[in-house]
Amino acid sequence: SAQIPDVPAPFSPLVKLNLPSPEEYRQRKVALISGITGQDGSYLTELLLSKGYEVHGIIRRSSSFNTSRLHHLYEDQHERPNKFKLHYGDLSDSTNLVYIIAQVQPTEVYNLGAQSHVKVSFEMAEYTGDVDGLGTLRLLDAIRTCGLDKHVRFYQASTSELYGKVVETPQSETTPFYPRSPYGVAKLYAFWITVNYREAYGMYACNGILFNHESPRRGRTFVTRKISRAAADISLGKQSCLYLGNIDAQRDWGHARDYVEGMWLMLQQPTPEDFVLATGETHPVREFVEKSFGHLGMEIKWRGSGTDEEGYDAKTGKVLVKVDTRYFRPAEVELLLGNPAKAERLLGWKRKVDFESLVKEMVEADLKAAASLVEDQN
Ligand code: NDP
Ligand code: GDR
Repeated sequence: SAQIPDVPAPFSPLVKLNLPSPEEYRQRKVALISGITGQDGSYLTELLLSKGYEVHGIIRRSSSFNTSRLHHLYEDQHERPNKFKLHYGDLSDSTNLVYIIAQVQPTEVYNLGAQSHVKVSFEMAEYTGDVDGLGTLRLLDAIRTCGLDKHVRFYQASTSELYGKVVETPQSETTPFYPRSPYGVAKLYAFWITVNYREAYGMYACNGILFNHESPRRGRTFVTRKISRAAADISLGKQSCLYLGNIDAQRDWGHARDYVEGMWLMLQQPTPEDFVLATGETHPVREFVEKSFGHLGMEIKWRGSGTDEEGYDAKTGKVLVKVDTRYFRPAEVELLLGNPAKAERLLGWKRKVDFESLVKEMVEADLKAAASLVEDQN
């Protein structure tokens, strides 16, 4: 009669790759990045390619173009073939993740993929929980399924949104969590499942608890980029006024390029630990607006959305910014201020770009892009 083949014992890998020891295995430098098409994914890819890594990324199939942030790197590939590859996949698809891990056999996995918009997470709570929470579990389990749990180093994109409601400031690795959105709650699951797999299976798995970080590549619906684009467009007469939500919220804003360096450093330590990356300064949204428009010589008139006043007055250089309650969140994170002391001490990490330089870089990049668009249209 037919024999049923041996099934692996519980908690042992299903796929048996023929692997060298973890030390030998890690001499190859092969990174796999979920969320490679996002802001951080693009900066991290640049960093890792510059360090000689082979970089693989997971991209979602989309009917519109979603790889614009990687375009310049793809073009470079003519000079460095086989160093950069994209794979179709999704954090909601376990089979696909196992397949990609088995195929790529990465030495480092950076889990940056997420539905990352806090306000959207209130509208798509279940989806956000699935991708941001369970998606992390799926990726960790794909690594284990392939028998790579002792070979791969894993980075989880955790967030200052875990702190949510203010319990203490500045917030550090020991501050209790109190998330205030479906996004924050999903990321809480991801944080703890990462810690759990480190403790249960001895995986090298770390959480980077990153405070807000921005850049000219920031998604256009996040507040900093919405503001820098509006400043550029209003100064060129392409937009008349700006509508915002809670302008009193305070954030600890750094530059994404500095933060991806911290992610990489977390995976180069002798033992896996969780780290906060932050600037140690906080600023209200209102100040980001004033600095951005101020950089282009404009002043702000703050109004509620009911006013009939006109937007930009070229004679006085005053711009109308209206508060629109449509952008308010059902529960808000009022104040974020991080303490990066542990990362500074153990990783030797320090942010390089300050608040003023960040605002300036974002506004100038948007002005340049908007001006060249106007030129193209003329
Ligand atoms: P972005 O929103 O710019 O990028 C998110 C990435 O995730 C995109 O590549 C997106 O793909 C991808 N993605 C979305 N859904 C899925 C899915 N179902 N399966 C696979 N990939 C998916 O985020 P950032 O680059 O700003 O942030 C990177 C990570 O860091 C995120 O996890 C975010 O939550 C976290 N984080 C960000 C902070 C910040 O201030 N930027 C601070 C702390 C944490 P597509 O392009 O197709 O949409
Ligand atoms: P955040 O970033 O929620 O901190 O999450 P976002 O830029 O969306 O909001 C920052 C603060 O600005 C207030 N705000 C507005 N926000 C948006 N998007 N649009 C507006 O018009 C507006 N007006 C005021 C918000 O209420 C909020 O207080 C980001 C994301 O990158 C997360 O993925 C990441 O985990 C955290 O940063 C750290």
